[in-house]
Amino acid sequence: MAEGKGKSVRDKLVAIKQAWAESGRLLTGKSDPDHAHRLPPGQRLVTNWPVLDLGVKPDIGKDEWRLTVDGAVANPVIWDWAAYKAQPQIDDVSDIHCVTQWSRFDNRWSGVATSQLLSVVQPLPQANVVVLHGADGYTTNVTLERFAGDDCLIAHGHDGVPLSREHGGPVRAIIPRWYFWKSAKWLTRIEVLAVDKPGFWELRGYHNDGDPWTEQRYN
Ligand SMILES: Nc1nc2c(c(=O)[nH]1)N[C@H]1C(S)=C(S)[C@@H](COP(=O)(O)O)O[C@H]1N2
Ligand SMILES: [Mo]
Repeated sequence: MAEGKGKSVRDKLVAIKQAWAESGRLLTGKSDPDHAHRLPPGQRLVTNWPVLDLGVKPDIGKDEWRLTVDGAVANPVIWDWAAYKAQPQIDDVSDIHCVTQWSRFDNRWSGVATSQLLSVVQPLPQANVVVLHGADGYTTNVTLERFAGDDCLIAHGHDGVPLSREHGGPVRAIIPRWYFWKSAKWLTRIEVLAVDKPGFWELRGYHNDGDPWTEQRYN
């Protein structure tokens, strides 16, 4: 029954956001390619932290959580919590920009730098893109170069506390320079690929890149 309710919520949410993409809603026509303003065009600043997902919030204990990194890599890994926490840990402060027009400044993320993870798995020469998989079935694609950005993390903490379940705990991706739909919650698999593969929203009218400063909301 809970599943049935989750499903209908999900279908409604998906239908609404897909209709936005089709009608180009929320586009202001402004562009700030040089980042003259910290707040991208069409965004408004919030101080709370909205929750957005497909209506299903997987409940994953740290003891059962695994992160698989596979595909076009020399050393595929499956990390359990201890293996993930044994990696060098960093903190990084960045801003969130959600395509539904809210932005949240100065989020302190704690976790493993994506560059660290990539140095472990060693992408093969043909590797070009990563697909991030959430335990709710969500996927999103991002170029390997963007994923390797020095502000990108596989995060377990936010502002000094463990990432809550609703925000993607125990572990989510953080890719802050792109709209927040690229930052997969409940991260369980990173698939490294030679050929691009559009994710959940990218298949439903959302832009393949998602640069907030040039309003790449829809394709
Ligand atoms: N696994 C998963 N990750 C996801 C999503 C989702 O539905 N499932 N939604 C994306 C979208 S559209 C946004 S805006 C952000 C929201 O993150 P938040 O709920 O922590 O604000 O998560 C992104 N990551
Ligand atoms: Mo979103």
